[in-house]
Amino acid sequence: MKYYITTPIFYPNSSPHIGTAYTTVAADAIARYHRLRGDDVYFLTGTDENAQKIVRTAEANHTDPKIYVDGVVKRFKELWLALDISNDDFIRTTEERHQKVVQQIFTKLYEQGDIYKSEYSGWYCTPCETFWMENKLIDGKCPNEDCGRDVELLKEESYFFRLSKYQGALLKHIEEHPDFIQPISRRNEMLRFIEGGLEDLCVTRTTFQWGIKVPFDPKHVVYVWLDALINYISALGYPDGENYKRYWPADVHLMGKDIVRFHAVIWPIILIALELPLPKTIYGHGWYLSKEGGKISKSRGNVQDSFELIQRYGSDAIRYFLLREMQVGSDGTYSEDNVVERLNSDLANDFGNFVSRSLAMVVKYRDGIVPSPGQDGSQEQELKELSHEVKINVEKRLEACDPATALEEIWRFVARCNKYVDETAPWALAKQEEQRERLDTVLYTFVECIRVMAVLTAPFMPGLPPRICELLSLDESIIRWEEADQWGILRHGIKVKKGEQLFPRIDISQYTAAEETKTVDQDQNIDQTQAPKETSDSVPALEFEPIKEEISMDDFAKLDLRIAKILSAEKVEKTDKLMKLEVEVAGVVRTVVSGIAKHYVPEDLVNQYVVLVANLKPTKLRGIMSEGMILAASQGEVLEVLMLNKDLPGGARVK
Ligand code: ME8
Repeated sequence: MKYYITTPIFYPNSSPHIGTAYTTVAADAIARYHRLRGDDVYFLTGTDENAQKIVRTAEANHTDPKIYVDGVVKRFKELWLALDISNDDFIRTTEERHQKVVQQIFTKLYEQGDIYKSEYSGWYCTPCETFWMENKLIDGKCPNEDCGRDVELLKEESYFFRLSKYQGALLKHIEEHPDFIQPISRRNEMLRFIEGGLEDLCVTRTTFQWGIKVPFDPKHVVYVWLDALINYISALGYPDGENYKRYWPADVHLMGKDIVRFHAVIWPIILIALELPLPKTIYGHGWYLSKEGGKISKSRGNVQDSFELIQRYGSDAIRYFLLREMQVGSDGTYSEDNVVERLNSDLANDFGNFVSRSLAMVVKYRDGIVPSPGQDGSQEQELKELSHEVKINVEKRLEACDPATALEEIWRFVARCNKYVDETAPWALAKQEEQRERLDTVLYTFVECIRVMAVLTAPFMPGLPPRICELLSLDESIIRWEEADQWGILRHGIKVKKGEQLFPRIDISQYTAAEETKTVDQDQNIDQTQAPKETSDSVPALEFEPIKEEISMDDFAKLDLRIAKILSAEKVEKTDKLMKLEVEVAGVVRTVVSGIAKHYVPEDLVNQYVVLVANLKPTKLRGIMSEGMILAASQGEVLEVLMLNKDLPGGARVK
């Protein structure tokens, strides 16, 4: 069976964050599950680069849009690698293979009369890349949930796409295909929206040139959403490519609820107009919100560096958290405390403990050699039946794009395994020679339970199977989905190791969220908690922090700013942001930890003269006492340390 799954293509106007990562991790778990079942899977992700907000962000960073997106796309690819994302392709909408398909489709729609030329007069929200009619605005601002930002008045010659012509056909399709828009709450929302009446959509812009040109009228660039949606077929080589013939239509387009409307209206109408098959399911999941409420997003200033989180807790734990915490149809709450809580309870206590306890007993009572089991008792029967039930439920839940409940099911089995240890009390059996065979059965069952757990969790935590196989001295051929609920698969006589804890417990006090926020604020000289709620991550004019409250000269005089000479610089291990500097100030050497490591290589800092806040109370950052803070300016992705020429000695006062 072929299986084609996609994520949205993300705007590379800022680095990916944990919210963005959710969709990709969820799509990855579903793709991995289908591969394990033996399906012929195609998993696509990518970046949506032809947006006006990209132009604006690049301008704000004094760079060319292409250079800008190349840098951010690299971060996306690195994050997907760090999270073990198994995508088969990564499409960028600046690639020729995509652009030529968009031009071809635009021309076809024009030639068949579905696109026509007129004039657009209305509003545009650049952060959402959405056209709005005046009557839809709320208090003159963008009406999108979680936006509410300023809109701009547009009056320009444009091409329009006849959505209205296809309203009836679209409604009919949705009504006849209950699975087309999922979950059901989003389906109902969309039905109401479409029944309210579709207006023709403006599909070109003339006020900037970044984007895909209309081939027969090149002063127009194609509207970013029309362009972006086509990625799902351009990546497959539409119209003649082998992949297109093999994989289209998509089985699932997975996305956040914010963009279901574009996928449930514009995309199917493009396909209907082209007489192409429609995707089977458009699934809109909820959002990750911060503890304080509000979507996790760059513009709200509530994102944490995903690379640092992965380094700290491991890709599997982050994946587990993301997949487990967001319940189907609802939003999830992200906080580092929640990550640690899940890691300690579900992964360290429940899963990891069972594996280490049970293997330790095989080592202790049978020198690590898995014994041949005797007759099964009722407890073993119960475990087998449960594994069968759980496997079926996991399959159903993953087919329904609901990884959280799938994991809940698996943890029912994990909990039963832990109970089995307590019930069978192997330590007591080991004391009675006549219970030798019973102990053999229990120990064998332990190892089978570990195998079952490894298979069931493999789609969610792909780093686990190799580690578990290593403990069992087996290769990964034992990770076979169809055998997850079959017993007696493992050969007796194999030698197991106790190994290290799969998920060591984390002491949260080591990494409190407060300290983490402080790290970012101090190092980058940005008070993120002060970031205005409604700023855009893309529109520079709105992105500047507000000027802070007035202070007196006396207040300012309290700051002791000094020139400091950097003597040495090195990256702090296990972070990708922090740099440890030794600086000389007035003849004294100090250590300063600074969040500049993504922007400088250590060699470029040595012998530079920088400005140090010399009387800042020392604070510990990642275990290193930092005695002061160096000044840097930053905007968007760009950060520059304030450096002086060398006429002034280290120690000179900056006033
Ligand atoms: O909309 N929680 O790109 P985008 C969960 N380029 N998911 C989140 C999230 C959060 N806090 N924040 C972001 C676009 N997402 C268009 C898509 S597709 C043809 C074009 C995820 O960079 C979620 O999947 O704004 C959401 O729909 C998507 O990122 C928006 O990504």
